[in-house]
Amino acid sequence: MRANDNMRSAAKVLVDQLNIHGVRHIFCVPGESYLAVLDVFHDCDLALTVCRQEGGAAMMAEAAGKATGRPGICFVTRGPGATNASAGLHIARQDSTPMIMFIGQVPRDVREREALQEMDYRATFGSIAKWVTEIDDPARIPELVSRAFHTATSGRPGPVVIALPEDMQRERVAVADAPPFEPVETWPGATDMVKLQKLLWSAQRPAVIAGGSRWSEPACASLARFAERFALPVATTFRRAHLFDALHPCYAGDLGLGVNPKLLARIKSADLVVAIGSRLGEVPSQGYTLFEIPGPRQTLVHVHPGAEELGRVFHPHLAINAAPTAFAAALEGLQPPTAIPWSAETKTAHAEYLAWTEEPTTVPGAVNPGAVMVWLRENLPVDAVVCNGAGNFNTWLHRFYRVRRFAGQLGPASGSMGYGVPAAVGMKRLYPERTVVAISGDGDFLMNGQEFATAVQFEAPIIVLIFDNSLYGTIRMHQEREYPGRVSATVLKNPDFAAYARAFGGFGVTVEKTADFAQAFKAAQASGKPAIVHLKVDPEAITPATTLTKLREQALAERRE
Ligand SMILES: Cc1ncc(C[n+]2csc(CCOP(=O)(O)OP(=O)(O)O)c2C)c(N)n1
Ligand SMILES: [Mg+2]
Repeated sequence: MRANDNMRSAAKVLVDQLNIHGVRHIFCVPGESYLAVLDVFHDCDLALTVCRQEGGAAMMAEAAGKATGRPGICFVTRGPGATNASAGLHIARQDSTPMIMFIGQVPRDVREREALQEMDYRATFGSIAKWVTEIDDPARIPELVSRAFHTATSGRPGPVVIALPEDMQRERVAVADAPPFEPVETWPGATDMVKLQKLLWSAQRPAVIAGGSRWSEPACASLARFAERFALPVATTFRRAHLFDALHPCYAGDLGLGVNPKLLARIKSADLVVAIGSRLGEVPSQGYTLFEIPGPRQTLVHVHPGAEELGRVFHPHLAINAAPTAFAAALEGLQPPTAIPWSAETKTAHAEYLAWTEEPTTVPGAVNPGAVMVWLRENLPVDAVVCNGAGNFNTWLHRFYRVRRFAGQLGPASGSMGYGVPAAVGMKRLYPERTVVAISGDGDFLMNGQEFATAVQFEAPIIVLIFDNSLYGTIRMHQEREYPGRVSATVLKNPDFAAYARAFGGFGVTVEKTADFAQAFKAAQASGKPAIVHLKVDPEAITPATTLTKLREQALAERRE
């Protein structure tokens, strides 16, 4: 009899499948609903990160999926565990990230009675996850787990949810393992590439936009070679700056929030736009203003791994159903025209990017977040990973920090607060040798600040920068624009974040002026512990370009007109 034919518990079969599919890291919060699986973890060498809240665990798994292109894995308990985790699932959905979440479920014999913490996961997560299932028959674990890996990674990637009834996990079964999965590649057709070549040969002002998921380091290198050979300007979409080296002579900047007006004008006036991997969602399309709907004025080549995304909002001139990895490899076969009419424009585009990001703007207060980002870009190693959440503090990150490598910056394109700290913990667990920095706001940090304890427990010395303006600043900014002077629910009274770090067993330091930042950061690094650098930012410094008072005065003046 082969080993595969031996009786194993369902829990063991499940964990064996994870090993077979190449899983090395699991992020979890335990629950009595999956004790049998926890018991199998006891005897295997998977790196298990025990978190403090399921939202944190799910975001760590999502970050792992983003950085590796293979499903990040989390385990949570039923009911409240699952609903807590939904914050991370939603990021995976919007950001097209492969991820699998396992949930312990009530025993099969009490289902449908609304037993303790019982939920219908298909109904609850049906519109967030790509696929939701519940495994009743342990003999089908290899099949269904294999399907989960394929579903999470194929086409447009996304999250898969698998519920595991508690009693099912303990059942013993003789079943063969699945073969190891490999993500299914989606290649462009030869005709697609010929059409693209023709479009490029007849273009005068082309531009490339890179975004979305299903990229890799080699794919980014192929894109860079293509850009070089064709002298094409390349922009990245919101929170996807890691797809193109910011110092590459073809880099034109980031199509996010607070975008360089010159880049916007460039994309608007382009005659050909090749958008690779991005859904061209609300933020990169600048509130759906960059391209007309349904038929853009620019000749649009839209390359996306999900066939359902092509023509969904923008009708492309040429739709190519391909994954960025395969498409980037196919780009190597295209030949540039002998004379490239736009090469001088590309130099200008890069010069405009550098000019827009070179010097931090002046802002009120003694700490200038722009100067902090400039210091980081000059001092962090090129392979550092910077993780961020949502809030106006990021406008300085996206503008002044320069991402050089794939997975060098991970953020929620979905705009979810609370992502930076758990993503940083996840990255430090995956890549202990890399410098990992979390960029947080005061509001943003406390959405998942509890995962700082996870960093301490697992000796994962991340460095968290908290830009503390005592505000839910982004919302206050919108408030001053829409309802000037009527402050409602946007003021925060904050703890001493440096003391918070120390209370958790980490290193904490407070920075009150820009000039003290470098020393504080170095002290945080030298401590060897997870660290918080608490930066006191003037609430008036609401973006690199304006102040709260200016916004209010502008809005009031418009009302008087
Ligand atoms: C989970 C979640 N809740 C609420 C929001 C809405 N929201 C967006 S930014 C923001 C304020 C962020 O505050 P902070 O982290 O302090 O950053 P700041 O804007 O002050 O720099 C809020 C409440 C969100 N994006 N995500
Ligand atoms: Mg704030």
